[in-house]
Amino acid sequence: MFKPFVLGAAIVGAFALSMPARADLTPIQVKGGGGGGERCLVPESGNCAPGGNFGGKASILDIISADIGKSLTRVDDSFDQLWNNLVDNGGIVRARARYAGDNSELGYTLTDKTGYVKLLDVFSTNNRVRVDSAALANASNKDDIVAFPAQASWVTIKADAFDPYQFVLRNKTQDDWFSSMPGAKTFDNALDQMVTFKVEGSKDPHYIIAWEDRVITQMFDRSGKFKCKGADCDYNDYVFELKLTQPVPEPSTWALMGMGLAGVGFAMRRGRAANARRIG
Ligand SMILES: [Ca+2]
Ligand SMILES: [Ca+2]
Ligand SMILES: [Ca+2]
Repeated sequence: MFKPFVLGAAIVGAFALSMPARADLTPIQVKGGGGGGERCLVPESGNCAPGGNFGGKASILDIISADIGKSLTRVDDSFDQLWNNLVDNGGIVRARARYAGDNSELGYTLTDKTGYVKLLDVFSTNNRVRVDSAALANASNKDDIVAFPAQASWVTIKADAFDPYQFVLRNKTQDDWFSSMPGAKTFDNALDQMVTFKVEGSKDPHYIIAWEDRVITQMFDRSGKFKCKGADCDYNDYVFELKLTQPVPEPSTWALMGMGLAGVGFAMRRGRAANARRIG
């Protein structure tokens, strides 16, 4: 079953010296879009949010968790902004769920190169959770749960080893572009439009990632209370699955920190060498 927020708390605890003490968990409107007319991403009190069409029924993450046969835990949003892998072309993605009206596509952009690489178009049919399990797809009273269509196969992320990239959601209807890195230049929002969940117990790193596809203009009111404006913050507009083929990459803040420190060391060595030459 879905277990909220456990991993995030562990990560923050381990990095208390270098990271903010507060867990950075972008809030999710659990009622879902359309005043409850859409299946919610995360459960509330064990069920999809009450008061909507799916009140009392499983959330999207509950369904995906059952389909995979593994539990999911929330990833702290400090750690899902940049990604990489330890081998070339080591990441694959496929679409998992879609509860939105706008046309959109998923892609990525390498941070040290220009350009945007499209990975997945949205499914032609909206309002669906895709599963591999025939039992889930055929379950009664779950007519928005369908088997994966043939075109929903895995797609490779073409990135060299250690080459960090941002995920990008492009809302083609609204002409909006969102990055996994909030506030990234050339993208449309400073607020966090993407949330991440880790699949526990998988041999290789394995994640479920979910987007809000409309521009969020405000996430909190002045008192700090969650108050989503400009969008509905349901984060069920586009949900995809990511598998990496190496056992290391958490969302790659770690690798970047290591590269940054290595870079500083290299610069210091160069500086010392230059000084030595001048002195010599
Ligand atoms: Ca995020
Ligand atoms: Ca939405
Ligand atoms: Ca939605």
